[in-house]
Amino acid sequence: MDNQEFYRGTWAEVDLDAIEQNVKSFKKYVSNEVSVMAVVKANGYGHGAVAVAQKALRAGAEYLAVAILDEAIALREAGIEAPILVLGWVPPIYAEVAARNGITLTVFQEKWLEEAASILGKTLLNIHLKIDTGMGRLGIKEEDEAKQLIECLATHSSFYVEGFYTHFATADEPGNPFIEIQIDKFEKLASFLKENGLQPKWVHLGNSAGSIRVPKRIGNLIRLGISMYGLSPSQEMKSIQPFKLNAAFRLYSQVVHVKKMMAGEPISYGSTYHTSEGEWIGTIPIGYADGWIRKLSDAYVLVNGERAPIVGRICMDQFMVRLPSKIEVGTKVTLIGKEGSEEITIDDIAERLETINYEIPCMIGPRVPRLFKEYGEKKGVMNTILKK
Ligand code: PMH
Repeated sequence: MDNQEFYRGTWAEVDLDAIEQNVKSFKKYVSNEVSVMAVVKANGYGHGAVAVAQKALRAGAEYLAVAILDEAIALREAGIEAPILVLGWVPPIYAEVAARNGITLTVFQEKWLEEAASILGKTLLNIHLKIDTGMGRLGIKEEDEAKQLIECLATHSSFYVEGFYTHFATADEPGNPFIEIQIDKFEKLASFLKENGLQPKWVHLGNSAGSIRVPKRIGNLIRLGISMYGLSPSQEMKSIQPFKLNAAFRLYSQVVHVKKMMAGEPISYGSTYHTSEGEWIGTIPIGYADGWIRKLSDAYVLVNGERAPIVGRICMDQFMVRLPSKIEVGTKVTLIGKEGSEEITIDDIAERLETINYEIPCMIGPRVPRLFKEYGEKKGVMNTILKK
């Protein structure tokens, strides 16, 4: 690991080639007229927003999406010039900051337009109008709200309506027809807006699951999130996944202490685990402050291709495992990833925590450095670049 910039034996490895493959697979699957918006909010679902954004753009994505204005500005500060849409509600007082940085905002309130217009003056802001077709989160729901927005937009020259969009609530449930109801509702309101003079460049409905299920009814842009990172939007979606997804996130640490125990010795806070005679116990330097939460105290890690169960309670910065045998201090351990025939996936961890895979890389905290891997120009030579 050259140009290493961290000083701990725990890191996440992000496979940028996997990101590239996934973007390319989606581009191939949807029609030529459909572009990709790479969703890199929440630090690229915990993978590292800047590196993922750059890779996705190189793989053919044309637009980026984030949740909040701060995330968009961070991408600009990193030198990214591609269009960026903020999916969440931005306080209207920051409309000028967004415009100055060439950032597109999501809009669905007349009052917001009025307030933003008074701040923008002659400065032009790119906006996408959000339609709520059944997510119940953000967006206009009815024609009279659309009418108010149209009238308001007509009285101000501060806005350029570049897009319309909606978000699916149940796209990851293959048997659920609600997606069609949402599409019908969207098409009706979008037609109304168009009849009243708005002709946006972009119309977008699909998240990962929606783009897989209804690739012909998702407009001309897909908002690709979870599956760009190589994960399936749900267990049920796995059975209808039309192409392979490549998981990009792996989590590694190392054994920093190894000791042979006598019978009945306690391990960790609360002395909840007692060793058997001759057991080898290893200490691993990652804990709940890194996102490896205490609920994972019955999980295991991989050491030299074998399972090593976590014993005792996970601490803030460390936990202990029962080793298969005596091993060297410094031996690499895998918390998420593959070793020989054994593999621990993000889905395994999510299942253990009774949650969704989305949450797992997001919860691995900023104290865990992200190490980006990609194959360089020379075939077969792995370049390792670190970007925090
Ligand atoms: N578009 C919007 C508006 C989103 O909120 C999200 C994900 C995506 C696209 C990408 O979806 P995908 O990751 O399923 O492809 N938003 C969230 C969320 O709010 N909670 O979990 C995922």
